[in-house]
Amino acid sequence: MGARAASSQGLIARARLWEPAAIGRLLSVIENHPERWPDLQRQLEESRPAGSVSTTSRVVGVTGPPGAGKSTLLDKLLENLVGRGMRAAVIAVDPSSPFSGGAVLGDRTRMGAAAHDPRVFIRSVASRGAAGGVADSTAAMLVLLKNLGFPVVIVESVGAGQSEIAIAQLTDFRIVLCPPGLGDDVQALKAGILEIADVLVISKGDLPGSELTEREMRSAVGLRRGRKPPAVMRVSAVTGLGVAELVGEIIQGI
Ligand SMILES: Nc1nc2c(ncn2[C@@H]2O[C@H](COP(=O)(O)OP(=O)(O)OP(=O)(O)O)[C@@H](O)[C@H]2O)c(=O)[nH]1
Ligand SMILES: [Mg+2]
Repeated sequence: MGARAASSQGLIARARLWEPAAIGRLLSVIENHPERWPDLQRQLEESRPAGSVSTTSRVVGVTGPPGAGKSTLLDKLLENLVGRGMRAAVIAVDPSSPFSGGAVLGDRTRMGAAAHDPRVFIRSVASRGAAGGVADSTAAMLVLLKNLGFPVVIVESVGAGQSEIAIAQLTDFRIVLCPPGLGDDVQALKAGILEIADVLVISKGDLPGSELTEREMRSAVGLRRGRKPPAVMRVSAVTGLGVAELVGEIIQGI
């Protein structure tokens, strides 16, 4: 066995013990050396302890326009999940920051207590350039985190453009946030990302105008053709309205 294979086996063993530094290093290998992923994936499969990995882990996409309240809501979802005794891993795809420092710290600093709970693993990924590249490395990261046995793996991404639709396609369950007061941007939301939603969350449900947005979206989703319309839920990260119900939807069947 080469030195590199031995070192990744060591990392995998430590990652299976939920050691954050080891998980982080494996994710860095995927991000910076995508050519090593096939080997890494094979090692993961070979070292998978029998019966220990949940076969029903769920990959959840949280998406919506910039500032919709994704990170704040995610913190509440994580708090609720760990309160139920569940581990969770988060990949936050941050397209806005060209500085890796911003991407690494940006989302976590906006999250509260749950981001520091030892049962929660969070990694930010700067999407920088190529859309396909982000989707490819994100796909590999999700496979890794599922394989490590996280029952819930969440991807936060901004719902604008092709890379987000590509990321959405990697998920089992998709939550699209729509904050009140989007105005004409609602049209764009309806035309694009809304098509993929399993649950449409009217975020910032404590704000005036959110009930109107909820009514508008309820009538809009009924028009979606081909698939069952998404559930519409008004949720507030501030008051906690709807948070437990949303988590109930996420973990249904796990
Ligand atoms: N009133 C109210 N404000 C909220 C709520 N959730 C988030 N906010 C505020 O909305 C702003 C944006 O929240 P974020 O959670 O950073 O939104 P985001 O969608 O992650 O933003 P980006 O990652 O930059 O796209 C912050 O100022 C939050 O405090 C909520 O439930 N109610
Ligand atoms: Mg965010």
